[in-house]
Amino acid sequence: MKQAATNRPAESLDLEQAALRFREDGALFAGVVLDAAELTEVRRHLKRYAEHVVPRLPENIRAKTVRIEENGVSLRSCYFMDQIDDYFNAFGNREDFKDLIRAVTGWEPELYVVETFNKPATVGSAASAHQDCAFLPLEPMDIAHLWIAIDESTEENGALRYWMGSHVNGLLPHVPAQWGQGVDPAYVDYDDPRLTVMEIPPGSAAIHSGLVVHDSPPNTSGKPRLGLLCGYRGAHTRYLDDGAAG
Ligand SMILES: O=C(O)CCC(=O)C(=O)O
Repeated sequence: MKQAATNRPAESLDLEQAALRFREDGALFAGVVLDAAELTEVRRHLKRYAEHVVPRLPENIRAKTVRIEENGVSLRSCYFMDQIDDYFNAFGNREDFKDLIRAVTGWEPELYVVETFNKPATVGSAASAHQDCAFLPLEPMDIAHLWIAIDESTEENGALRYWMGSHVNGLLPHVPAQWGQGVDPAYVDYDDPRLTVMEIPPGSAAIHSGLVVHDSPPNTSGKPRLGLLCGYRGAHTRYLDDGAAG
């Protein structure tokens, strides 16, 4: 696999450039979205969620919204935290986040999920190459994720990797993978020079399109790589499965 460019913090984001990158690459480094005090506060709530909310979830909700690593104890992911916890609902609905998504995508965002990818030290498992649109049947396929680094995210501890520009090929076939579904391996080229490792300092974020192919390797390092993502769909989109209005 080719080592591609890494990204460093920007003082302020040029929104026109960011929108261009979103259109052309399908993913971009978005710079700082949480200051030091906000980061401390989010970490406090993530700890509260893991220690006090998760253990008290009814079993049927827990089964649908919590994934544990193969060691049987470490949290891998918590899904739909926005539907379970007021703090994370308000977090995902922050106006500054929505302003950013609106400016970068050109559409009106509606929060559809807040979730963690905990990627704990030494045991954090990989995320297979996938497109987020494969998991949310929408028309049109206008989805964007704001992926916020809570810990420093580096190539060493399993940072996100994007096949830049892959969003233009539309939705690729997905097949069963370790955790659900992944792009059919016949469509995934790990020698593709567009494959970009997105290193992100704590409090900074990446934004990606629901159609860009991305993955993240296992975390075999001694450092955790906790990411918190807010997923948005266009307010103009409609769910395909039940015909519900968007
Ligand atoms: O955090 C990761 O490793 C995967 C995140 C992801 O797949 C996403 O934000 O869509």
